[in-house]
Amino acid sequence: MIILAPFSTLVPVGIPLSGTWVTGIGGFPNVHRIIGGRSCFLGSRPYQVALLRNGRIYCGGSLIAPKWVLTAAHCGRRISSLQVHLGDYNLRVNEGTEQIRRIRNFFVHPGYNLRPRDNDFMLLELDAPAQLNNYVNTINLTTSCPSPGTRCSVSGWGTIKSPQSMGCWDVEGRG
Ligand SMILES: [Ca+2]
Repeated sequence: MIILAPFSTLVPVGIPLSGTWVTGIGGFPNVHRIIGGRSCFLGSRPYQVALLRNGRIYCGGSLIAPKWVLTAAHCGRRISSLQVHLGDYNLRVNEGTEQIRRIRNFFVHPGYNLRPRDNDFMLLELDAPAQLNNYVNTINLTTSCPSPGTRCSVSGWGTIKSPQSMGCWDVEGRG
């Protein structure tokens, strides 16, 4: 089982900033939450995407191609009302690095089911491609899950203490 935080992306530690792995995305609101961690450095997670509704964080995702975001299937309600924030850090401050997109189309994993949330994946097609730079970049998909005990890094926006700035956590993957 992979531990995920709400609104987060989980990757093995020690990857280049451009990224080589994505092992999971999205949240499990009633299963495991990760609290604590530290503030990420601005620009250290250029693949991290924030999905906002009415200006508030709703879900996270990972930019896997200039027009494609991987997120959780359970984030698929009222897709048309979501804003996709790329290159964001503090959701209430304009850092000048943000690129905002809308969702043109979405594709839920055909094997997704709500309980026990198998295949909780969804692809979002953006209305315009991201402009890749130091703050917005893609991460490659992995071909396998990390082995148990692998140290992983989680990033995203939580809801405790500092909900508006991107946080980073180190966790140990479980099989
Ligand atoms: Ca911002």
